[in-house]
Amino acid sequence: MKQILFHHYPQSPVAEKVRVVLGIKSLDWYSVEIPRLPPKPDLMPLTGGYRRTPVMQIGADIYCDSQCIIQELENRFPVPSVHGREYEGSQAGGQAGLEWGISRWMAGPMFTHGITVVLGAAESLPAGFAEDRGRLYFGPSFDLTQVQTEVAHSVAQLNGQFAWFEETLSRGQSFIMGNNPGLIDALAYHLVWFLRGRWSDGPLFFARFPALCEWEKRVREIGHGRSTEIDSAEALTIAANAVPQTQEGVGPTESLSPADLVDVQPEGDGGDPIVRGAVVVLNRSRIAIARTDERVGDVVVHFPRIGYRVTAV
Ligand SMILES: N[C@@H](CCC(=O)N[C@@H](CS)C(=O)NCC(=O)O)C(=O)O
Repeated sequence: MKQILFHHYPQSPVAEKVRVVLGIKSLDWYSVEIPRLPPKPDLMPLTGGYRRTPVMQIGADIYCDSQCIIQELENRFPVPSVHGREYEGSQAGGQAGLEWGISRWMAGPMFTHGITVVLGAAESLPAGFAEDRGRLYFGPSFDLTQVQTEVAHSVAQLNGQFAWFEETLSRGQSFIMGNNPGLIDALAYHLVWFLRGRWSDGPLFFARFPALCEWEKRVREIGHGRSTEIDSAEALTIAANAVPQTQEGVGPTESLSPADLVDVQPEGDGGDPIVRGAVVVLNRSRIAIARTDERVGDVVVHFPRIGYRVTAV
């Protein structure tokens, strides 16, 4: 049965990261296309204000942020693991912690260099797009001219960092962590996909990395699993007809209790809206909150703990 609803748009690199994971796990999913810019009227009832892309919905349980989505996919569909098939069984996910640590660099500083290059080197951008993404990734004092002066520096940084993958892949292994595709491949691929597709010098830049280009073809061939399009109104109906399935659980070292009211917001100063709700899950990797919306009724909205600020109300 298809149960995954994936809210995204085709051009989103962060969504591409998750689409690759859906491919690695060979999953069936429903694709819900959302707008590239706010307002996102059929997404807000589900997330309570979280506006970033992508979001995953399973009934009335909503998963925000690619980190949380991939972890949830790994929990629900553990085989094949995104942490290397060779670890399944006795030492399942033996490298998972280390890989999530590495992911913070790839989704953080490396992605910011990518955004700098794509925004700073663009000849023209859709109306309102540079303003929105500039505010999101560079804060309230965003200045496109300043970003343009940073392009050469960011290219130099990316050149050195992609060379690390080139060095690894030149040793003959098929994927970055070994012979099976996983999380680190999905992360590296979303950066290559973004830069190759949205930066005019991208193809020339990546031609310097022949082993990386061969690996890129292998990741592309994995595909995205099997998706069926449905519209956002139908996704809202699915949530309205479902009951959240998240089990309550608060870690022993937490200072908050189930049902305490909290605000959740991505770290940094991207101008992201706060999402308010009552604690359902709180532990070292997850914060999930219960909220009610007139269009969908009760939902539980999940965020990663890492990278998100949780504040008691
Ligand atoms: N930490 C988030 C970042 C998501 C993110 O910044 N996504 C971009 C799209 S690639 C975004 O939300 N852009 C603004 C938008 O879609 O409204 C994640 O890993 O999911």
